[in-house]
Amino acid sequence: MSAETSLRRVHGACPHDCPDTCALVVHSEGQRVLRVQGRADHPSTHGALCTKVSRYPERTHHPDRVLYPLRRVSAKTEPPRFERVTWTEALADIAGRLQGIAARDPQAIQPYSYAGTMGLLQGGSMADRLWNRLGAARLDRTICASAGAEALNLTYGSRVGMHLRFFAESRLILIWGSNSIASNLHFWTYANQAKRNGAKLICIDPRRTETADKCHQHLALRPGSDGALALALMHELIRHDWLDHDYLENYVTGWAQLRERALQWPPERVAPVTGLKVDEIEALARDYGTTAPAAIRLNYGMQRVHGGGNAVRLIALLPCLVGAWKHRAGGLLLSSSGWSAPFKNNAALERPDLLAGRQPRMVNMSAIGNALRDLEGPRIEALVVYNSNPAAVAPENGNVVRGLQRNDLFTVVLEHFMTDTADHADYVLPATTQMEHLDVHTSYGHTDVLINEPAIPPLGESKPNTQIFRELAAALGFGSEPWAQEDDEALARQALLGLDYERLRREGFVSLDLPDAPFAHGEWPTTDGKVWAVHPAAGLPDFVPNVESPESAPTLAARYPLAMISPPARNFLNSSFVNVQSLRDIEREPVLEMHPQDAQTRGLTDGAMARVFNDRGEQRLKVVLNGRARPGVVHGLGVWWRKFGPDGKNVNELTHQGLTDIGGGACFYDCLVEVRAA
Ligand SMILES: Nc1nc2c(c(=O)[nH]1)N[C@H]1C(S)=C(S)[C@@H](COP(=O)(O)OP(=O)(O)OC[C@H]3O[C@@H](n4cnc5c(=O)[nH]c(N)nc54)[C@H](O)[C@@H]3O)O[C@H]1N2
Ligand SMILES: Nc1nc2c(c(=O)[nH]1)N[C@H]1C(S)=C(S)[C@@H](COP(=O)(O)OP(=O)(O)OC[C@H]3O[C@@H](n4cnc5c(=O)[nH]c(N)nc54)[C@H](O)[C@@H]3O)O[C@H]1N2
Ligand code: SF4
Ligand SMILES: [Mo]
Repeated sequence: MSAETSLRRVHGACPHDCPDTCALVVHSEGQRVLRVQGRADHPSTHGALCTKVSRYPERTHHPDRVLYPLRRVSAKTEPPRFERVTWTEALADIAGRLQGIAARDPQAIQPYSYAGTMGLLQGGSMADRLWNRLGAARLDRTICASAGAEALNLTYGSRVGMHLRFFAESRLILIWGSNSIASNLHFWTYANQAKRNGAKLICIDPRRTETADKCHQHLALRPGSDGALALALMHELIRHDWLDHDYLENYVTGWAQLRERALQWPPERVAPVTGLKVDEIEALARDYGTTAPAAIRLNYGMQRVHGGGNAVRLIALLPCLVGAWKHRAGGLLLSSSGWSAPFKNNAALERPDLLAGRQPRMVNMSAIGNALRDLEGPRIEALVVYNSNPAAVAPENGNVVRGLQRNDLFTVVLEHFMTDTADHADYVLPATTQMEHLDVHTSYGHTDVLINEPAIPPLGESKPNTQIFRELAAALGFGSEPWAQEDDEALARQALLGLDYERLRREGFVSLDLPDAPFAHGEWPTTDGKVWAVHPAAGLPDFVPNVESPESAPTLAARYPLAMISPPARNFLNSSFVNVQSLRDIEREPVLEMHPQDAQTRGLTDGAMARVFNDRGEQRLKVVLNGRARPGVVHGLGVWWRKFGPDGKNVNELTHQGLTDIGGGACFYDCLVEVRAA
């Protein structure tokens, strides 16, 4: 093949857990990715990618890529040492170990995966088929969004809301618990357009983020107080009669009870709870009650606290009070995943029928540390990790590491890199990246479906997750069963119902055909077509404070007076990209942002090394006084790999494994600490 003919350009999709799900154009030559660009003709991508994914060639061709199967040769508590083995050897040994365990109890085999890739193929499919066939333990995938997602289900009947593009036409946008510029860049483009057209932008976030810097107003509330703020806003909307009575009467179930509850939360009561001033709350209510169309971009940052589910339910009701849903540029967007849900053919991809009536136990991934240490539930004997890095990202990860250090735990990790988790594996299996495999993607930020074509062949001996699980299934003796024989092309063709796969292949993305203002006349996906202020089983939402707060735990709060949140560093994506040098150079080192007053009373100056601690552990971080923290709140930006931290730890050493009120989610931002000079 001449150099010219080996130049390729394919349609791609960004695989990351990001609401933007960008459409990519990937340029490659032979085995090398040359350039990754945003598609100019995809509406929300608009030709632009974030800094992280623009560096994809650097990540793909990183000298540290795991390119061959590796077998551990050191004890679990010793520094990790591995030797290269063949695929045949690795798969035969892994299958033998798993078979031995499955013969006693397949539920002692625990798969652990999350959103390293969001692809319908590489994110599950063949893996789910294998686990179902084996009867392995199931995983409750709660680490990110389950409180908010379940809250939307309880309120709207599904994860639906207004469409991304119409934010550009809003007159008022509340950016609530979202650092959009860092983690939802393509929403920000629309918000910025609205701003240029004269809209007012208000950011509701404890941290003065780069997004807050660009809004007209920033309300730095205390972490976990959003539900109280929503109730006070309702109180004011009622008091001033800034209500759309028609919408409330016709399209909301339980308005009378909600009204009664809201009237118990005047701004005077809510001000000390939120740390906001009474007049700030009143002014916000005035803006929201008197500006149309008003839109809320809610995001998952505000639901990583114990009361996160109730808070989302309350905020999700606000647009009904003012009838914002009547405009296409009004309403709320937290997740759009419910729009594509009916098109996803989970039954074909995951084959729950292979369970044959069994109901294996379910382990909550947000409490994996306790589960691995046998502090909860039956013993996990084997752990198979893919698309996730729990040793870094799971709460209270000191416990995860101690669990992974069990010499009697058999751990297999499918990875691109030697992450904190892979360091503890018995086997590390080389997985392909998005540049090297086929996949199909839906989005939780927009409503397009995308295809990802491989741009280059698999590097080294790496294989797609699907292929690894297909071969593992064969090694386990399932090779003659039809479910284990379908290749990726066959899986991709089955992934979506009612969408033309050939067209998707040709065009790279297909937009779902949906009404502009879907809820202008009710028609919610609930059983009665109305929004549920009162849910038949869950009742009326209420303000639920943080478990680690002066309200809930005064003694603890006296010992650990600072609330710590740990939102992502802009140039990392959870723990992905931390090992990409050019991106780590921008973030430099793990930091703790503090308010100057909090630093001063502890004798800390800008740049000092601090010891951040609570009963769960301690971590060393460099203090940064950059004006982003409010008094009483500190920010440990994440999610660094533990091994890049100054003391081999990261912020999740301090977070806890308690769960949210709804959805059993993780409570990363519900965490009290104290800080001292190191
Ligand atoms: N650059 C970058 N982009 C990302 C990610 C990343 O790691 N890096 N992660 C991706 C993933 S997995 C997800 S789920 C999304 C997450 O993106 P978001 O849903 O936006 O969530 P977070 O980034 O966790 O938090 C957003 C903001 O919420 C604020 N916050 C924290 N606690 C509270 C609170 O109690 N109330 C309120 N009102 N605000 C609070 C934080 O300070 C932060 O600025 O982003 C995705 N995009
Ligand atoms: N303190 C704190 N902790 C947090 C958060 C926070 O805000 N603060 N955010 C939380 C959130 S929102 C989330 S979603 C979780 C995310 O946690 P994870 O889902 O674990 O996400 P990542 O850390 O990005 O790790 C994904 C891993 O999958 C690998 N990977 C990617 N693609 C593939 C593939 O095709 N095959 C295989 N085998 N591997 C692949 C990547 O190399 C990477 O190591 O972290 C949570 N942890
Ligand atoms: S991480 Fe988000 S913003 Fe960046 S390319 Fe992927 S989808 Fe787009
Ligand atoms: Mo997430």
